Amino acid sequence: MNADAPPSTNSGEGGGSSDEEDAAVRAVVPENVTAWIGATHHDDLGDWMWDTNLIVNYTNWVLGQPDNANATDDQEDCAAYNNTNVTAAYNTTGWEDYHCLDTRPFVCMIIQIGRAHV
Ligand SMILES: [Ca+2]
Repeated sequence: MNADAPPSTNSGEGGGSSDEEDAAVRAVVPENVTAWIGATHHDDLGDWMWDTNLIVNYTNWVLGQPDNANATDDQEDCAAYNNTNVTAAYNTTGWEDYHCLDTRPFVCMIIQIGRAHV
């Protein structure tokens, strides 16, 4: 684990790799909570990777994300699931990039004999 990495998930794919898995993640992240999902941005690779070093192929970014909002220090390199609905018109439920040193709960996926459980 590098200094930029958030607390690790078990499988490294806490955010899910399909609509079905992503819905399962949403189901375990309490309302108004944002939780790490185990994906980090790698500038050298120009891509998002799971903790297992697999490239993130499925995404559920909130509109406008990832935005690396702290671009001055280039630190929004960790993905989290934001289960917050600010207004009906601006649904923020989904993935956002945040500063990797933020303290947040995290989603952990457990693989059980060929089946994935969040
Ligand atoms: Ca962001």
